[in-house]
Amino acid sequence: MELIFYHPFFNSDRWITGLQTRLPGSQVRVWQPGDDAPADYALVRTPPPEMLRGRQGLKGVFALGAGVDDILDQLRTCPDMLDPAVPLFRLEDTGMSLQMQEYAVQRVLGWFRRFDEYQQLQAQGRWQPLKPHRRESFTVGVLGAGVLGQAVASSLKAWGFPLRLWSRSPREWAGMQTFHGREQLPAFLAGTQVLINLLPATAETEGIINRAMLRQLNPQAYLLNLARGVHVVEADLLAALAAGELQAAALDVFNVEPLPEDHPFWHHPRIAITPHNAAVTLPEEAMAYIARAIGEYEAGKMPAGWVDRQRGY
Ligand code: NDP
Ligand code: OXD
Repeated sequence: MELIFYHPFFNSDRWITGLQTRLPGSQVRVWQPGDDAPADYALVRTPPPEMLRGRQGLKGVFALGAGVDDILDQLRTCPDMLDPAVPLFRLEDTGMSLQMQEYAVQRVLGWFRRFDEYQQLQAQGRWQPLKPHRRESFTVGVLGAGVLGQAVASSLKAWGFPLRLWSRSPREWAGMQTFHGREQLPAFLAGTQVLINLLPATAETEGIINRAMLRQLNPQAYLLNLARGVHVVEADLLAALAAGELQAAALDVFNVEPLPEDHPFWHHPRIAITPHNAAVTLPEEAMAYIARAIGEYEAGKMPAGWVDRQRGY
């Protein structure tokens, strides 16, 4: 079995050794421009179209991340890059849920206990107890009730915050209010104190976090964007902070990455930034999944992680 591998910055040696060990008899090679020899599977992050286009023998493509917007964006400009009959798979969890939970719990508790505000008071040398937030009205709403959204919401259960989730199709989760579709979005937003974004980037979700949405949250709400930069209209976020509609934001992803040096987010006192590493791809977990999925696919079973290209995630 032949596998081709392409990632703009991963250490390919580790992946080649790890995959060949997990898939005995397989040959894994790093794809180089000009390599058009047959391959059974391709493992990719933002692949150059010529890596996949017309590839003989290709049975499946594995995205080396949870989001596939990079690949689907390329497919929109290069529709012949990948035969529609070749399935595309993505990483489901593979250790990302726990990372997202760590991030979200830390942020939500920090905002709930007003630690950011105390840090600012300390910088001013001020001893000033602030009015505590009320737990029962500190409602956390998660946009996206998928693998990561659901995991994040579950991790916040222990702290007793009211929890709600918004998805495309109807879903039920014990102990959480659930909403779906555009028609239920206003009800989801009304009363939400902390908005956490874990949606995939699709034509339907791009720009969804805009001024109109932020205005529907509780006054002085908080925003945590863990999904994609394109979800947020950045000028609207700045305007909502300036108008006091939003108390603070923590952002892991941006319209342009790396965040440009002169971007106003860098020095905003109420914006916290991380460099798109809320949940990174863990090689061992990802390789274990890919090896298992290839085994299942070869045995005639459709593995988990299949991407519906029409739906966009
Ligand atoms: P899933 O596909 O498991 O979940 C997506 C969720 O979003 C589903 O609940 C889905 O609804 C919902 N959804 C999709 N479109 C809409 C819509 N138009 N309206 C309402 N709900 C919608 O994805 P994951 O949880 O695995 O990952 C989510 C995203 O997180 C990834 O796409 C990626 O962009 C981002 N990510 C970011 C990382 C980082 O480091 N910052 C790391 C990993 C992922 P339904 O349940 O009805 O299908
Ligand atoms: C992913 C990411 O989608 O790292 O996996 O953003």
